[in-house]
Amino acid sequence: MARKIILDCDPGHDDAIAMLLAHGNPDIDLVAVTTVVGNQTLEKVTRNALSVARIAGITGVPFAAGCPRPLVRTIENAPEIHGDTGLDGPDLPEPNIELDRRHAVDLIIDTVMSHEPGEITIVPTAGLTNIAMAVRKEPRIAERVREVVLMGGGYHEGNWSAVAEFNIVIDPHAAHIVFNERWPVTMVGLDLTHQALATPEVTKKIADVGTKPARFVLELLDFFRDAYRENQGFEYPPVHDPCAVAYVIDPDVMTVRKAPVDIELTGGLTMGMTVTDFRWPLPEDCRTQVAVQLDHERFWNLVVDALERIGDVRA
Ligand SMILES: [Ca+2]
Repeated sequence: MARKIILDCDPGHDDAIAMLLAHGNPDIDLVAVTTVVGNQTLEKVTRNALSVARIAGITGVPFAAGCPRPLVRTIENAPEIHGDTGLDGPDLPEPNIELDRRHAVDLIIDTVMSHEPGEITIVPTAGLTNIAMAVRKEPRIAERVREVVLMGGGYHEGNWSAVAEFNIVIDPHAAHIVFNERWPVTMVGLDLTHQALATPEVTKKIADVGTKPARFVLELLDFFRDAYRENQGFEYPPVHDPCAVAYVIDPDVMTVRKAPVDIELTGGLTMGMTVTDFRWPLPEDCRTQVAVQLDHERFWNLVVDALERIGDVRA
């Protein structure tokens, strides 16, 4: 049976590709999309999500806007990586679906509580503000959610500081809540996503799909490549967010390792670090695991396959 997921995102170039992968893969049932401040303002990333829905032909899925700022910290966006719109590069169409009237936090709670325990997986690819707020407002979701598979953090790598990753450090207090809840958490962090490079072989395969959504992905990757070359010294861009969706589709797309993970909230240099404890022995009650090694070809084949299945979408 297809896995039901809530995608909580801040599109964002790689979020857009995560949406396309979730929509196009037959083993995923995308039951809700929620947005949160992150790569750009809430207003911008929400509009981007709706525009991507039109490009992908996503209909009948509720989209809701969530928190406009982190719990404690002030807003920090990433225009260096995602541009002024949050999705610079392609021309975005006017959205043709309406936002759900509910706040994203309430849509998350309603969705989890209206399904059987163990049915819903939450896939956050942004700051964790909405997820933290949801589990504080309705603590019962912690036992009903099957698992949280998130893009964020890194046990040996940072990108927004020497040791912290953007999604975690923009709202470390929310991350602290999410990592310390009773649900299982898989951290698909930079150690893994820095292997998900959009190499020329990858872009060739996507170009060969030849559809409008595939061309949209190529335009996203063009902008993303230049942004990562100029700002982080990557030859080819790491495409983070779809890795979390890919793990839900096919756990064999990466290796994972169980280890306790907690979030640094007080360090002067290490705020937002996902401190991962690989010491022996592993605690029996450990509910967290970290992604280690990506099967690059298997991962990108999932993305290409999703684009082929989506086909050409009538705008
Ligand atoms: Ca994101």
